[in-house]
Amino acid sequence: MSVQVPREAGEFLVDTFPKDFVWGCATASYQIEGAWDKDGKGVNIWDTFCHEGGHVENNDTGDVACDSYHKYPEDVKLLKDLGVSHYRFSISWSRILPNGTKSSVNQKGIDYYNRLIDALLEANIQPFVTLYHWDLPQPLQDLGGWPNEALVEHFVDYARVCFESFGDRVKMWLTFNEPYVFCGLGYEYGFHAPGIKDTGRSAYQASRTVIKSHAKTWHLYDDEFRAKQNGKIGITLDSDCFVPKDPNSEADKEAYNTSFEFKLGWFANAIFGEGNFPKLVLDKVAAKSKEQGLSESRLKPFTEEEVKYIKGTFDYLGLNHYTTRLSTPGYKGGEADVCYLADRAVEEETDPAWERAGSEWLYVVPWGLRQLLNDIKTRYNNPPVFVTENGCSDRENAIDDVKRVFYYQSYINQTLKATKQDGCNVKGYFAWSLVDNFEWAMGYAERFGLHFVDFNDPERKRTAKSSAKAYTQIVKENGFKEKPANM
Ligand code: GBH
Repeated sequence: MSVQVPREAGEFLVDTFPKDFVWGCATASYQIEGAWDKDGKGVNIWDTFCHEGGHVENNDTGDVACDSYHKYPEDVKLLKDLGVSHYRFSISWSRILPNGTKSSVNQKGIDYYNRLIDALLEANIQPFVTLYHWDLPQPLQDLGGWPNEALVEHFVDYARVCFESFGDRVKMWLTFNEPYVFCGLGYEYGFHAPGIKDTGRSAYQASRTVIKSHAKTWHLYDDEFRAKQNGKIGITLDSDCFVPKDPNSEADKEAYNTSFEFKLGWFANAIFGEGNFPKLVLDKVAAKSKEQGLSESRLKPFTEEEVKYIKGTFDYLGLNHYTTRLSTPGYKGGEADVCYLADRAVEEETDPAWERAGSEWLYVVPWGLRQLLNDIKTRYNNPPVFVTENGCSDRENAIDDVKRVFYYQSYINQTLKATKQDGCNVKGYFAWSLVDNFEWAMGYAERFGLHFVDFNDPERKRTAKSSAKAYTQIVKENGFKEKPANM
């Protein structure tokens, strides 16, 4: 079991991060680019999902978004003003390969990312590139999407085009962003594109394809590109922090472990741990499947050969973290339900004392990030970790966003404690997000930006919020040279 950190912020730590610590901001293609049908781009599942209507608050779409396809020089300027060393953005697969496969390469799409990368380097900002942040080419969804293992080859083909086109200048890669979310919300619950509700099956199947795609892409980079391009490649996984609801209850401690393995462990155990899905997850899904009269488990383990191929396929872990939950045994649904939540059988609760942000799910619990970093250190042998997303939302359109200022100061301070006091191998931190953007099913109603974007203005004017100033200060000091006045 890992170190249990205090369930409170504790005394503010005045100290700085290691010298080579990386500071950045993050975005994703569909959330900011717009230009959904410009210059030969193909249609992806988020285009389809939004255009269908009925899935997104206010029926908002990413058709224009922040118009970063045209306004990227302004984004680069904002990054420069923040003083960050890195920018995490994602590539839109359909811009590069309009029908999803290597049979169609769209030079104009490649040109766009060349312009962006060159502008970043010109400003002395390093690109940190996510290959897949949820915008699957529609023709590949028409083949069945991620539950179809044929997508492994298509993903690797796409990755190869990206390494060949951009790898001379991009040295930091991520294969996937948050497979837990796009497998679960996309194929189990249907809240996200492609909107499929096939509980207890498709998300598990999708997770196998994604892990295999990741591993094969890592090997491709390692075998054919690393020597000449000299970059690194990992994956970004998301996780809440989980703790036992009652720290003295054995049942709650077990529930915490179950929460962990069904969330971060689902994807991390194969790549960063033992090479397969966590035994606990495999056992629970197999037992339920048997109870349900099925001849096979709904979650098929990887074979021994696959395990060898997958295990250790990382240079670092990207971690997206926002919030915390208290785990206790239970499942509120029906006896016969076939679904992830019934397989897991843990209730994940919140504390009424926790502050809330502008998203239903987002409770502000700064110590949770320190706890989670400690869990990762213990469970996966202290891998290099980049916090590739952390941030908070509001629905108030505030420019003087005092709550977000507090969120960043306190979460970064807990990251500092994990790094300096607990020995967690944290290499960098990225704020989500550079600009307000298309917040998936919440459309433009929830804002996560350090910069306000006026979505009623055709120019999509960007304005720095107070949080941008606070973040600039932290980046400049590489931590905290003194305790912020408001803390
Ligand atoms: C990240 O997901 C994403 O990588 C990023 O694109 C996104 O903009 C950012 O966080 C902020 O959300 O109410 O059941 O629909 C973080 C994980 C996944 C947490 C979706 C909230 C909504 C659950 N998020 N989830 S539900």
